[in-house]
Amino acid sequence: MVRIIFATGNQDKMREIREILSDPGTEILSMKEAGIELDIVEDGASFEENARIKAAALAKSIQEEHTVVLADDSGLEIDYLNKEPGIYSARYMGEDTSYEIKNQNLIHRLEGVPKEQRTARFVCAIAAVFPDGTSCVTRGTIEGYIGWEPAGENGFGYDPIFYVDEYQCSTAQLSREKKNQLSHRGKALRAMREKLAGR
Ligand code: ITT
Repeated sequence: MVRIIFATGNQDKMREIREILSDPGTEILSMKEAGIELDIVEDGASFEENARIKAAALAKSIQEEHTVVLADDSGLEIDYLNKEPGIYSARYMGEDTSYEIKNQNLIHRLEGVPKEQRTARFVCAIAAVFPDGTSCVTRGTIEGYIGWEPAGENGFGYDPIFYVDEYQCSTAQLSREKKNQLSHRGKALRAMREKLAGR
């Protein structure tokens, strides 16, 4: 049995992580479920660095022999806005500002911008720290564009404004299964699962 503790306080991420990684041979716990409370300062310059910072901070407080620590750092890059909000996606306009407001603001900043310049991507870096102290990172992306209005009730965060060409809808309009199949998080987690299996 592999035991994984995820260094995240984001319940929506945690739900997707369970959907993507769930396997009878793997026990997946959030920090909270493991009884650990940590306030981690994410001061890295990239998704990978921030994922490593979160995983390392949690690994420090765990002494269990068979536990792998994982962390997810992710966000939305909008090309027309010089890749904003990027690594500041959670903090964009303040952590306590609703995503309704954040999403409306981003749409407003793209007013009059044609479709070919509205390109964007979600990025996810997953970092692992193994019981022997070694570590690694995987990365996944999904390409899309910012729509003209929010749509859909599934997903979380910026999903209602992020549209995928292939399906002509936002990632908040995709089923959970479809989003996980296509998403940055799905890709990065499946790459990490390969690394775990190879150990
Ligand atoms: P932890 O650091 O505790 O994991 P967080 O929410 O602060 O939680 P991040 O610093 O990685 O996480 O910020 C990621 C933000 O990017 C997240 O809050 C969303 O706003 C956005 N985001 C990431 N993945 C997303 C997805 O699949 N759909 C929509 N928005 C997403």
